[in-house]
Amino acid sequence: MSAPKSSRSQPDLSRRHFAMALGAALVAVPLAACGGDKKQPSGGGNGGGGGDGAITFGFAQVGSESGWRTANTTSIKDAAKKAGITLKFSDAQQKQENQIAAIRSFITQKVDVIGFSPVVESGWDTVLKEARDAKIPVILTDRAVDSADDSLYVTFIGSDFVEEGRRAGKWLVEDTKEDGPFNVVVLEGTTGSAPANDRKKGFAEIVGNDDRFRFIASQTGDFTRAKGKEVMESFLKSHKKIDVLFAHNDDMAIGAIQAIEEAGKKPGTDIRIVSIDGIKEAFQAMADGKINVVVECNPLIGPQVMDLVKKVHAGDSVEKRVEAEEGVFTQEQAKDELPNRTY
Ligand code: GYE
Repeated sequence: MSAPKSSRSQPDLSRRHFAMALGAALVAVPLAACGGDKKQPSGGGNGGGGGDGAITFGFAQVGSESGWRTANTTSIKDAAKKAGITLKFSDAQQKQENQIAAIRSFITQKVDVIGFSPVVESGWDTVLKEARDAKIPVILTDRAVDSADDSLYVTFIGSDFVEEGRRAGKWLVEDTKEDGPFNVVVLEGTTGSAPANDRKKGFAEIVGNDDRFRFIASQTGDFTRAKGKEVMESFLKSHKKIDVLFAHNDDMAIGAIQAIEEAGKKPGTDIRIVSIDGIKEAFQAMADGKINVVVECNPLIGPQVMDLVKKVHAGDSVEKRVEAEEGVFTQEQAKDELPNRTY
């Protein structure tokens, strides 16, 4: 297990940005001085360098549980660098308490803007109120919260997970021309997380209305390959006939493929596999006939996040919800699409 990453591992980067920011400050300071801009929501910028024109963005990431997450982290880090935004990055290792601690530390450090991708949907109101009291605007990225008070964050950017679940379900219903019955098992994402809740809901909306399908087992695999394999092994032990696996992400599907092969069955043939994300390895598995369909979920939202950080910092109005665009890919499309996959 890797230690939590923090911005302290990037001292050179911060220094470079500080130097760049100093140059920009010569221009920015007089403008800011005569503005007396009430819209400026940041807390004065003493800790983060907001006073010198640079923006410090504290970002609390979920963890490094999947290929999707790795691509998302790289996208955020690269985009911050390109935008000249100083990034304080924290990896919560899929634990809500770590994320809350990271957000509190960003508040103490008086960063200009806070971003985080909430591990689970519930339990954020207290820390979000603390950020509001400190006048630090919050941007939610990738995963949503279920707070009744949506003024606790400025905006959300990410995917429509319910729609992803529906897309997965629609493909399955259309692909299965036979009468059935089909026994379906589900590898769920992290319990309580927005993508697990919403993908389950969207998929059930479509597949649950078709009585050819029977849900015989559903359990969390925590979005990881190792857990996906482990849970699939137990599904295979307790159920003789499994026709369909719906995995809430590619990493769990890839783990399950190993379990299926070790059990002497053919993934993609004996068991139809429906997955979500679109990482390169899943495209390879599709090209090899081992996954049947992948619904895309785009992790490369770093540039859009940085645009929002700048706008929010400047006090510009932003949409409450910004959505990423994505598609659905089948085995026939997998070989052609493989070279284009960047994550
Ligand atoms: O699908 C999964 C990751 O929140 C959309 O989290 C993200 C999900 C993604 O661990 O691979």
